[in-house]
Order: sequence, then C-alpha cells, then structure tokens
Amino acid sequence: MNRVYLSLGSNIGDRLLFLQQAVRSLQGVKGVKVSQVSSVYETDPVGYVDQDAFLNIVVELETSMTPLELLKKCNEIEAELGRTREIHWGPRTVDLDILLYNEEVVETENLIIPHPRMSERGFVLIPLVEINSDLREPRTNRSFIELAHTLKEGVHLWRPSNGVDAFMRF
Ligand code: GSY
Repeated sequence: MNRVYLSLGSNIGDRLLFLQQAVRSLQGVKGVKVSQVSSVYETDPVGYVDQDAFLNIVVELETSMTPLELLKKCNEIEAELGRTREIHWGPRTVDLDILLYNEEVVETENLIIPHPRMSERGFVLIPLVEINSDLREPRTNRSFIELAHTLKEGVHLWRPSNGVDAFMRF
C-alpha cells in the first residue's frame, strides 16, 4: 500500500458540499481508502487573487494505485463535479492535487510529485501538517511543519476536523 496526500480546494457555489462529494468519490474508488481528513480552512486566493475565498482540506489515502492512475481518477472526479478550466488558476468547483506519494519523486510530462508549489502554500501546508506533523519534503528534506509556521497568513480554521466519517455527515 502507498500513502498519499491530496490537497482539495473549492471556491464556487456550495464549497463544503463539493469537498464532501469529492471525498465521497475517493472513498468509492477501488484500491483507495481515505484514512484522514484535515479540518476545513477558509483561505485567501493565491495566484489569481481577484476571486472568492477558497475552502481547502488535505486528505490522506492508502492506495494500491500508481501515481498516474490516481491522477486520472482525480481528473475524473474534478470533471464529474463540474470543474471547467476557463481561467488558468481561476475559480473552480473543486480541485484535487496530488501532493506526496510515499516519499517518492515522480516527474512525468503531466505529473510532478512532490507538488512543485506545495512548500510555498499555506493553504496546503497548514492542513497537511495538521494530519501528519512528521512529514518532510522528499527532495530537500525540509520539515513541512517548520515551513508551515511561516505561511499562516490568509489561512483560517473554518470547521475543525472530527474524523473521516463525520466529515461526510456535515
Ligand atoms: O491549486 C489549487 C487551486 N488554488 C487555490 C486553492 O485551492 N486555495 C487558495 N487559497 N488559492 C488557490 N489558488 C489556486 S490556483
């Protein structure tokens, strides 16, 4: 089994419902077990800033899927939940990014792991270290919890975590 961390974000419509539906879809995938879900954070937009605030979470999975199989599945879930890519880095119903796959470094045309921008993003690192404070960046060996301490601005606890099953019952 492989241990994987995904970042999920939504900033259109019923943001929490989109996150819940995405987690439910992941739970339904053969070869995937959702083992942890972080608290929900409301976060200022990063990149294209003229858009609404996001809700962000990080989930931990145990999976037998390969990185590319998982990427395909994440793209399918985004499409099912209505994501269109009109503005690059613009508003989205739900976005699923693979952050870490064990401690492996993966570089293909369509997928880079660890996620290339994760170390600069508070909306990724704060929920990530909440569910696993021991993680380190596989390329640099830098501690994510140390990086997260410097990236708290614009990241606000919106709903505390109360477990995977409870997350689905909100
Ligand atoms: O890369 C994920 C999509 N995204 C987000 C996001 O999820 N949260 C915040 N706060 N800003 C973002 N900018 C982009 S692009």
